[in-house]
Amino acid sequence: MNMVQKRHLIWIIMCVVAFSFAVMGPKAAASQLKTIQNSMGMTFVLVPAGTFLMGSPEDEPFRNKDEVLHKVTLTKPFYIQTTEVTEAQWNALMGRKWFSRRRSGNLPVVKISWYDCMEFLEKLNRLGEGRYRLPTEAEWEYACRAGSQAAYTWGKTIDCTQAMFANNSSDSRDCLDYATKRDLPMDGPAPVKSYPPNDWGIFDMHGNVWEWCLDWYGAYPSDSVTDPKGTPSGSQKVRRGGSWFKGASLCRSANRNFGHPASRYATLGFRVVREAE
Ligand SMILES: [Ca+2]
Ligand SMILES: [Ca+2]
Repeated sequence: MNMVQKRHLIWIIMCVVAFSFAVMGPKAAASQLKTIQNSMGMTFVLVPAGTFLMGSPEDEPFRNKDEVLHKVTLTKPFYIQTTEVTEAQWNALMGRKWFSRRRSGNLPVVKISWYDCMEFLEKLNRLGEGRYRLPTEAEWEYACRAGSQAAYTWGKTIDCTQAMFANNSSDSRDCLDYATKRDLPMDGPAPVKSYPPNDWGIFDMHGNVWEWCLDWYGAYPSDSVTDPKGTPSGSQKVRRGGSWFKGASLCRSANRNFGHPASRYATLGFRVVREAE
């Protein structure tokens, strides 16, 4: 091999390596993120501290005015549950029959109020395995985006193969056929992890069931903020991510919604954050 051939070979190897990094980068990063499991069988992934743009640009389709784009820095890494809390996990911890008609232990728990979640978390914290709470709205959106600035974690649109939404025979029917083809329940959520995870290994942030967040619902600041916790008081708690009940646009990463903390809906559940030591 002469000098020119050698240089060519080195150049080709460098290109292949660079290309591999470009293609594999996010996935490699996701598989390297640390996960832990607690005694309730809940799995958590360690989300790194970082800065991101919360909210949506003004030209995002279906945007609402409350999605004011602003820079958020999260100074602490945290563990977020990779799935919504399931019925099995809820019942194992709460130890009483909250629900009479159980279909599958792996369905996300629904019809639980924000106050019910506080009870669950109090019990979970009493196990002495770590400090648990709901995600703040900022943590939720950061984890949902997993490094993406698009409307959905995978890009500008999502389809029926990527998340559970529009599975509603009386109203929003777009994904009914797909869900039925996969033997998923009609007019309700899918078992958790029925759809692909985002780049950080987190499932069902888009759709399936709405998720309670810690914050009171209120207007965003327009300036940069650090570790935001929402407005100090209010009457409605934030819920995020959309559900099986309605269309894709409510599942957008930036979409905000809210409910009275005592309200219980068949479309609304939660997932848990465990603080990193
Ligand atoms: Ca969800
Ligand atoms: Ca909204």
